[in-house]
This record gives sequence, C-alpha cells and structure tokens, in this order.
Amino acid sequence: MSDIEQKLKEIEEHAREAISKAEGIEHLNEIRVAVLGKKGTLKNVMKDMKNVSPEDRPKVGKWVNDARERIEEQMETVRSSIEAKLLEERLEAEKIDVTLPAKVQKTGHRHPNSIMLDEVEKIFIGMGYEVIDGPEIEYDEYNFTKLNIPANHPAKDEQDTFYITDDILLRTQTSPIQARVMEQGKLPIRMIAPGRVFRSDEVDATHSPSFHQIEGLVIDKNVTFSDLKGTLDEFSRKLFGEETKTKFRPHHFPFTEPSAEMDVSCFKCGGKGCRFCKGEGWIEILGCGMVHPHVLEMCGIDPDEYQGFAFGVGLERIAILKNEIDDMRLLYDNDVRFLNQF
Ligand code: 2NL
Repeated sequence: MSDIEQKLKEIEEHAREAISKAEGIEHLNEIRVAVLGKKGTLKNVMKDMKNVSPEDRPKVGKWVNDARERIEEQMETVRSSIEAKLLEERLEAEKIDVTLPAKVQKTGHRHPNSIMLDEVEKIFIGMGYEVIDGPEIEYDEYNFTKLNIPANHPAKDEQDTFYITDDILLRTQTSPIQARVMEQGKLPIRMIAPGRVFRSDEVDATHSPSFHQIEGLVIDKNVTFSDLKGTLDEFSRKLFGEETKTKFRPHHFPFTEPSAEMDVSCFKCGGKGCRFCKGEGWIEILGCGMVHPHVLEMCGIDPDEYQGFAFGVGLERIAILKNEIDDMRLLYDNDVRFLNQF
C-alpha cells in the first residue's frame, strides 16, 4: 500500500512541477491529457488497485481523487494566470494612442471639366438661361436633318460618327437637345445644352472621339446679331476677365446664317501677342450665328415671327485654355497628381 502511496506522491509532484512551468494554454492541456487523461499517469495507478486489499481500496480511491482535485485546482490557477497575462499582452498591443494626429481622409476631387462647366452654367443662369439635358443616343434626323445637314452634306462627313443603326447614332453635337426644345413650341427660349458628344476622331493633344460641348440657343421676337455679340461679349468678360475683347470672323455652319467664329483677346498678354496666343493676340473660342430659317421651320417655328442666335463651345477647349493644360489627354487619364492641381 505504501508503494502505491509513494507512486501517487511522485505522480502528483511530477504533475505540479510540470504545471507550474506550463508556458501556455496548449501546454497545459497536454499536461492534463498526460496526467488526468484516459491513458494518463493517474489513471494508470488504478491498475494497481487489484493488488490493494479490499478494505484499503476506498482509502486509496480517496487518495487518487484528492490528488486529482489538487492537480485540477492548480491547473485552474495556472490557466487563469496565463489567460490574464495573454489578455494584458493583447491590450498592450492594441492600445490606442488617442493623442496621435487623426489620419487625413482623402476625399475625391472635382474634375477640371466639371469645374469649368459649373462656371459656364453660372454665367448663363445669371443671364436667365435654363440648362437642359438630352440623350447621348440620337436619331440621325435630330442630329443632322433638322439642323439643316441633309444626307450627303459634306458637314456630315466632317462629323463622321458612330452609327448604331442606319438612323440612330451617338450625337456629334448637343444641338439635337435644342431641336427638341424648339419642337415643344414653348417660346421664347433661352437655354444652354451641355453634354458629351462623339466623333470618330483620332486621339491627339487636341482631339478625342468623346468630348463635351456647351451649346446655347436664344429664340425670341426681334433677336438680332447685336444680341448675339452682346451676350457672347458678356460671357467672355465673365469667363476670361473684364478686360477681354471679342472679335467675330465670318465663318460657315449649315445651321446658322450668318455664322461666325469668335476670338477673345489673349488673357495672358492682353492682346499684344505672346507664346500662349502664338503671337496672334487672339484666341479662338467658339462658333456661333443666327439660327438658319430652315432650322426654325423644321423645328416648327415661324421664321417670319421669331429669330434666334446659337453658339457652340468645346468644354475641354476652354478648360485646357484657362488652366494652361497642353494636352487634352490629361483630362481623361484621371491621374490624381494631375487632377489635384485644380
Ligand atoms: C462649334 C460651332 C455651333 C450652333 C453650334 C446651333 C444649334 C441650333 C441651331 C443653330 Cl439648334 N445652331 N448650334 C450654332 C453655331 C455654332 O457650334 O464650333 N462648336 C464647337
């Protein structure tokens, strides 16, 4: 019997020693299996029970149980101290220093095109114009025919475009929006029509198959070329500065008669001539003219009663000019190093 007592004592001491040196929860579990498990050292002792006299068996049984309880108790103590240490380590690692400066949230940036469009819209809204939207996919009839560009007209080749069917295409200008407004018949009209347009152009520093236009249209009684000049003068001064002068050169568009191209005095040199205006003193900005009577008729307006003027300006063109950007492709690359500058 003292044999078994000695053995128990050794097992317990061995276990306590191991437990006290346990380095982690897993290690502790291994010890538990090795000592208290089905094939553990403590269970092994029970095999020797057959050599114990029946009257001593309860006493030996109690020793085994007491040893087990003490071992379990120690395990529990060590386990909670290991867990407390782990928690402390985790809290230390996850500590937040509330005195650190906050991370700056990077917000997006308005595109130079959008900034430019806003500025142009503001100027025209200030003169009583409405801003009107329309479809990018249009009927050939609205894009060309109603604007006095019949089939086989050379201007149609110039704007050679993306056809979807024989009579449906990606609009080459935003004038179809204005044709639609004229057709609705609510007069007078004072509107601008900004939007994306498409032409099958090769990409280079000043061309893209998809760009943006802002067209303007005024229809009323007694509208004259003076109204056109006065309006575009005012627009130019608001956009390029109060000192800006304008110059109208005769031109041809199928949808206006007479037609003109408008230059503004160079806002870099004031018109003396510099590298920016290539020594000209003038910079070409837009095309304009009095709405052709055929266009009015085709859109249901009586040209004897109503007249109007119209103009078209490339959004990218003025964005490039005003911001002194030397390649239009930069506007489409969406490189933040470029965009952040505006
Ligand atoms: C240019 C020239 C222009 C128009 C657009 C227009 C619209 C209607 C009737 C008459 Cl509905 N005209 N638009 C007129 C003259 C010139 O644009 O070079 N744009 C970039």
